[in-house]
This record gives sequence, C-alpha cells and structure tokens, in this order.
Amino acid sequence: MTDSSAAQTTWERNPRSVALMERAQQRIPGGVNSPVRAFSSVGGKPLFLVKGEGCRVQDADGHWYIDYVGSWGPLILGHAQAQVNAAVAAALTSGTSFGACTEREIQFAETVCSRVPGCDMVRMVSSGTEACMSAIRLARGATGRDLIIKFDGCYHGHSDGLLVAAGSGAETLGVPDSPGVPAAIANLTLSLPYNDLGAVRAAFAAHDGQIAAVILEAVAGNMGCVPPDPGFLQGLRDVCTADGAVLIVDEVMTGFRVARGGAQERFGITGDLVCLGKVIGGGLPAAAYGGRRDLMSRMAPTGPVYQAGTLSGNPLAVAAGQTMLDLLDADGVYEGLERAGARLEAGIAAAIAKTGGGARVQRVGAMMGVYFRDAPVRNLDDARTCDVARFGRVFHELLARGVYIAPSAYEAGFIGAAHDDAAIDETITAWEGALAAS
Ligand code: KE4
Repeated sequence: MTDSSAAQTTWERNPRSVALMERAQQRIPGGVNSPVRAFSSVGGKPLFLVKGEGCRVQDADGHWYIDYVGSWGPLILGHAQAQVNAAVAAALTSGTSFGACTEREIQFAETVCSRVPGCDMVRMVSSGTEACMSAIRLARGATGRDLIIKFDGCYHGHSDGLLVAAGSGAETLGVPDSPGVPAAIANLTLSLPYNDLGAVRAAFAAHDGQIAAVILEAVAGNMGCVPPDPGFLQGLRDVCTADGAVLIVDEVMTGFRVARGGAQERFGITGDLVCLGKVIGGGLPAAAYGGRRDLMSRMAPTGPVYQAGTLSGNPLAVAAGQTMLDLLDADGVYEGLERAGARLEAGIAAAIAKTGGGARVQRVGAMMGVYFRDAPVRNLDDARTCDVARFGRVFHELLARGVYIAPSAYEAGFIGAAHDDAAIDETITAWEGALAAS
C-alpha cells in the first residue's frame, strides 16, 4: 500500500517513533510483538507509546491522544487506574508468582461465576488464545467428536485450528488462513458466514453427530463491530442443544464490556462454555474459560482432558482483575458506558452526515466500529467491501487531531469509563475534521 500523505505527516510528527521502529525491526519480527500493532493496513509506521493516563496515551514524541484502543479492550476503566495500580503494588510486596494455590484465585473464580451466565466453574489461563484453545479441546474431549464450526472474520486467538478465516490481525494482514497450519488440522474447522443460521443448519445436517462445538463471538469485534442478527444466537443454541454439540461463546472481548454479565446477559443466551480475557486481567496477562460443571469437571486433574499453565492465576494479574471486576460492579458503571457510547456514536454519525456520508457506525454498548460503506455490515464479506484506503487516511487524520483508534479496519473501538463528555466531544470534532480531510 502506498502510504497516504496523512501517513507521511504522522511520520514527520513522530521522528522518535520512526527511529525506535528502525531499531525494533532488527530484533523483533516486523518490530512488533503482535502484528496488528504494526500499522500495516493503515500505512505508516507504528507509534511507540510511553504513558497512559485515564482515557489518554502519550507517544514517544510527546503527543497525547484520546485512546479508543485501550490495549485492545482490557482498559475499560482507563489507563493507570489508581485502585488497580494500588492492588497490583500491594500484591507485589508478597512476590510475583508462586505456581501454587492462592486464596485470591478462589475469590476471583467465585466473582466470575457469580456474574457470567451458565458459568459453574472457571479455569484461569494467561491469554485469550489459551482460553479458546482449551475450550475447544474440552468440547472435543467431552463429545468424542473432531469438527468445530467458527465464523468467517471471527478471531479466537492463534491456535492452529482457529486460524481459519480468522479476523483481527490475520484478516488485516491478509493471512486469515495462516501458513504453518497443517491441512489436516484446518480441515477439522468449518468456517461459515456470520449471521447465517441456514449455513449452520446445513453444516450440521451434512456432518450429523460429528460436530464437537460451535465457537463464536456473540458480537463480532474482529471485523469491526458486527452485532448478531435477531434470532442468530438462539438459533445456534437450539442447533447445538439438538445435536449434542457444545456452544462456546467467546467473550474475551465482550465479557464484562457489553454488560455486567457480558454478551450472554445482554442477548439472553447461555453457552455451554465461555471464554474470557482482556478486562478480567485489568491489563495484566489473565484469561479464563468456564461453563457447565459437568464439562469443566472433565479437565485435569478431576478429568482426563489436559490443560496447564505456569502463570495461570498469577497473583498480580488476579489482583488487577479482581479490582477491575469489583469496580465494574459499582452502581451506574454500565449505564455510564452505554451513555458514553451512545454520545460518541451519535456524534460520529452526525459528522458522517455533515461530511457527505459514505460511512456508518455500528455499536454494541462500549464497543463500536466505523465502516466506510453505507449499508449495514452483517458479515466478513460485507466488511471487506468497505473503503479500507479511506479508513487508513482517516486513521492518520485522527492522529493529527489527537485521537487514536485501532490501526485496522477489522478491529473494534473501545469506550471506557474514563472517556468523559469533554473527551467524547473532542473526539467528535476530530472525526468531523478527519472525515472532511479524507
Ligand atoms: P489473546 O490471545 O490475544 O489474549 O486473545 C485472543 C482473542 C480471543 N478472542 C477474541 C474475541 C479476541 O478479540 C482475541 C484477541 N483480540 C485481539 C484484538 N482484536 C488482540 C490484539 C492482538 O492480536 O494484538
């Protein structure tokens, strides 16, 4: 992609980030520890960040931005949140890790199970990838079946069987089916169009009794922000129940974000297993999978399905996560997130109308996406018709106006409790200028 003049401007404003990237590329593939950070699809070179405060981040050249990435979702209460920081600092005085049982982990499991529908038991891991990989293994172990169904553009981490038609960075970089995944593994994954219940029913009919699980994002946040059509989730629930397949709801992104009990609470659906991450670690490496007791009891050491992790339930991550969940339980938090999201959505929609249209906002609670097309986006094929080049130009125009959104058209934006009215109004003004300039 030839970099736009807007991208050039970003480089000119950020000589230190550019220099750091030159150095990083010598020792880190692409200079990044996760591909989507590379700004590949928006042109230009990535910003190096040095500090976060509330809803804002500062880059290596001293510029401040209102941040809608929020570390890709975890920082729903903002950067350097005082109580989260204090909880981690206090835990730190007792050490960083034991690799042994701690009481904190029991309290954390009790908290998660008390909020997440259908979650009788939960096992902590260190990443969303591990959570989804483990849930899939459990579903296969419990059913004795091998096939899984996922949806095009949904991303469930980078385990081999799930890097099939994957969204997020894989879609961004054009490798939704990554090299290195053996065909024998990839062929066990059927990837279908999101929101297409007919395709799901046909797949079950064609593979009767062979499908171990259906895994999905209840709001597809790895191709922007695609809500489930009315009836889609319930249809999946019914098909899985009838066939004996396990319904795995991947709430790594939506968990504790789109409602106190996640998307399952918001949409009134209960999976057999649920995957969690991001928010539950408060910015530290923590994730989890959980669900029905009869399924979770099959995990070692109580059952034969194996999964393990050196740092699973790490005391610092649990301290951060527990504090986050406690703070999210305060009265009015989710009403505030909904109000902020609605304000931002309305403001950007008005800016789109004012600057000639050609774009749309799709939002669920405190996550949203802006697509450069007029018609609704219901699946990956729709998302792929968007004007990605214009997205790239708007991305850099927003940076120039002090707003930092995800550097990819196939990612969601995240609103947090630290985004006050002033920050949102500043963002709306920036969007109007960026749209007009692009
Ligand atoms: P991690 O392994 O990155 O912790 O989680 C994987 C994962 C699983 N499920 C969902 C719904 C997810 O969104 C993710 C990870 N999300 C991406 C951003 N869309 C992480 C950012 C990155 O890859 O750097």
